[in-house]
Amino acid sequence: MTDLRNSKKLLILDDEEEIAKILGEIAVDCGFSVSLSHTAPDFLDKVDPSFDCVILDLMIPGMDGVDVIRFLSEKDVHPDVILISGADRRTLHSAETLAGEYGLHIAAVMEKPIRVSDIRNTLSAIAEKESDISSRTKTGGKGNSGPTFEKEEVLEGVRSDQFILFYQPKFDLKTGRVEGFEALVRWNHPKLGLVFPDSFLPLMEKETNILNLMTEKIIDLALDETRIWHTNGRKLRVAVNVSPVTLTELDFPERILSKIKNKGIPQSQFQMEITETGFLENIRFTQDILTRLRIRGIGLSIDDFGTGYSSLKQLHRFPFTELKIDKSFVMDSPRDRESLFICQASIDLGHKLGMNVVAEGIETAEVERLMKEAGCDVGQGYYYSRPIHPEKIPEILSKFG
Ligand code: G
Ligand code: MN
Repeated sequence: MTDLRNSKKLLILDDEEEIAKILGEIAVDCGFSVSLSHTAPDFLDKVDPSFDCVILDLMIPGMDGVDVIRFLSEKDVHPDVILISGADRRTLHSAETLAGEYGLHIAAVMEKPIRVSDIRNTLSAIAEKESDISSRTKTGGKGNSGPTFEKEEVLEGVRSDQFILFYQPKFDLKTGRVEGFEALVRWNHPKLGLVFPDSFLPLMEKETNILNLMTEKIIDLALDETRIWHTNGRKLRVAVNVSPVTLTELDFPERILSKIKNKGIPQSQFQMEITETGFLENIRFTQDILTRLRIRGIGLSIDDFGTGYSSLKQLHRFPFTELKIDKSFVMDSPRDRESLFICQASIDLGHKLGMNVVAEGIETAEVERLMKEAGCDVGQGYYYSRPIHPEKIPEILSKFG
């Protein structure tokens, strides 16, 4: 017997009464207390913040599921949402993305006919999850909710070396060994503790003198760290994220190369990951700089490939040696066929262009398997390790070799 006082509440909207009833029975089995609706107005009348979960059929007469999604977000109720539909996958995927934009949490998306085992697994997982009040009171979609800063404070932070690097390992998917580390900048703020790039990079990209100064400093830090690995006998690569906004000074390649030389690190062990965040004012200079870096043997990586400005055009234009598939595609690949296809096509494309391909955002063994099967070369993500303080690098190396 389920104790209804503690059970989670589920509301099902499906105009096909038989299906709603069967879904309801499975949900009761999983420990939910269930209400059924067969029309959108009835659903919207019933739904309130006490519901932990809703199952929503996208295709219902009169009002479509997208209308219902919008109403849900306007009513400020934030249950876990399971979308079901007879619509094709890409339409379903579009509805899912939209629901995310409206600030709803999509627990699963299922094409009809639905497998009993799928719905049972999803509902059991939701039933067992700790209630998360914060996720249900949250409004709006993604956003930058971190602290904001004045440029003087950021500049002072850069000058006084408050910007540090964390390192996330990249794994050779064939051997399972660490092939290098991506260096990720963090602001070790004297009052706030660790501050993430989302909170200061947009400002820096407008104040390019600050960004340039910070970039030089973190390249020095990364090279010092790489030298430690090399003196310990490990020829690991280091990858530093560089905004193309800094790639406007024509002497940049010489400055970087002399730093690398001074530290005694082979050029081929140094890599730059480039993400374009906006329109480039002087694309000729960017191309000039990247080409000269490449001629001297520096590795160049196109980051977040497939999103924003990280496009086929940039891939074609610049002499990249590595392609990093954006983590959104990688993370969705087990439950979204289209995302997996995009990963597979990116891997094939990268290989045809003679590049190494990296899947970032690998969080589970299943995603690792899918990426290996698709022929991806390198993996990176929380499944292996989060970005870590440099002190912890020896631990990672002894664990993964
Ligand atoms: O834009 P770029 O690819 O450089 O950003 C890397 C960011 O992705 C880092 O901030 C890092 O913390 C984050 N990241 C790395 N691996 C994972 C992962 O497996 N899952 C998620 N959600 N984020 C990750
Ligand atoms: Mn990166």
